Amino acid sequence: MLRYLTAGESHGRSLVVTVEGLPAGLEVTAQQLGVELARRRLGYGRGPRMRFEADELVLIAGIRHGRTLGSPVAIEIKNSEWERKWTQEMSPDPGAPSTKLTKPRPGHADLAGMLKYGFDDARDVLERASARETAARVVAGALAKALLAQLGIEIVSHVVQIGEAKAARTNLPLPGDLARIDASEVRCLDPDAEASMIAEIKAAAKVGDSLGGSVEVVAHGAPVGLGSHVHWDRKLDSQLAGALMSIQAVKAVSIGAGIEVASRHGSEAHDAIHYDADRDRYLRPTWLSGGIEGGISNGAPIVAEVWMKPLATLNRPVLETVDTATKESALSFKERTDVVAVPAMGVVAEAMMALVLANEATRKFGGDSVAEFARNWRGYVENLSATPSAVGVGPQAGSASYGGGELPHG
Ligand code: EPS
Repeated sequence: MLRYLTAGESHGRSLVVTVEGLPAGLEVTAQQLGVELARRRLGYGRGPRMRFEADELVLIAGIRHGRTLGSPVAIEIKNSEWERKWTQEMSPDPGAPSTKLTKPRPGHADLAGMLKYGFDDARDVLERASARETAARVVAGALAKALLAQLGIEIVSHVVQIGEAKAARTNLPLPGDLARIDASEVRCLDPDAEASMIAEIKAAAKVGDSLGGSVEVVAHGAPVGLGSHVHWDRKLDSQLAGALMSIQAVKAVSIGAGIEVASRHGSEAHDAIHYDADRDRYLRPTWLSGGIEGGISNGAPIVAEVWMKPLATLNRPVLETVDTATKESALSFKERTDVVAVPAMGVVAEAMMALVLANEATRKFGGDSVAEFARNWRGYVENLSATPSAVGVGPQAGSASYGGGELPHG
């Protein structure tokens, strides 16, 4: 089992993540983790902070000479502005802030959190509710990705929608597309949609507004057999939905054809089972199920879509609220913010999918060292293909298309 915990406030000294359950011998470098953090800072429409945030990493524990030890891994991600701006306001020492935020933002955790925890300053809530915390998840996810790479599993995300602008989708993105996706200012594979998305972001920014949207996240190469049908909390789709839904500002998650499949006839809603005698394996030509049936991966690509609401912090606040100090009507307070964070959310969604799959992979294949983990996986996969059964190793398993439009998206 792979467990992780993050700690840290958005403007505190740093974020910390502890990951437990990684086998020994996994190659990890700060540089490799830094690449993932840099991907999360990408995206047209991010706020000013992303231009100066350095995401400086300190590998504190569990890694020696570039390899995991099998002990808990602890990593610190420093916040660039701490020394310069926040040591007083966010001091852990006894004292009081210079100002209290008392005009909670609708759509944020501010008011519910103040009432729940008995705070009179929304900052006591928002600092932890902030999506800054996703930097720590991305670091944990990068470790999970490194582990999954041992099994040939690779994860890719791309932006499908920002505001009203939607990408045309004909093919599932492949790991080889990632460089092209990241080179797009909105992490979108469709150049026409990219232009419309940027135009929408510019228009929203001009009036101080914000935008939401969606990303698709796909895991290629997952073997059949991750997750289980035997309990609600062991189902791979339930774990994925929970993990993806937990990303700040996400309001909906679908697996495979998701809600679209509900309006189809049963005769057109399921992935056929074929047998490829040459390769001695079962094939699934489509992934309406998102590569998961009965809570178990079926060897097809694992596909989820994740929708984010428009950020509730606006550069020109117009949302009605109440000043909790006076009970008078007010407009929510102004904070520095992003116009849109959907491109970055895709990178976070990759991390969350990686953490769920890595957790299930360690549960299934075990092993104290990476060599033992990979050996156990190989034994399982080889045995499956002799059965014969679907192996689904590598992006070549199944075809990289939606199967003749069998997975339409509106
Ligand atoms: C965020 C508000 C902004 C974003 C932040 C998330 O921070 P600030 O108010 O300091 O400018 O930049 O995102 C990050 C810092 C990050 O690393 O993604 C919020 O309110 O959630």
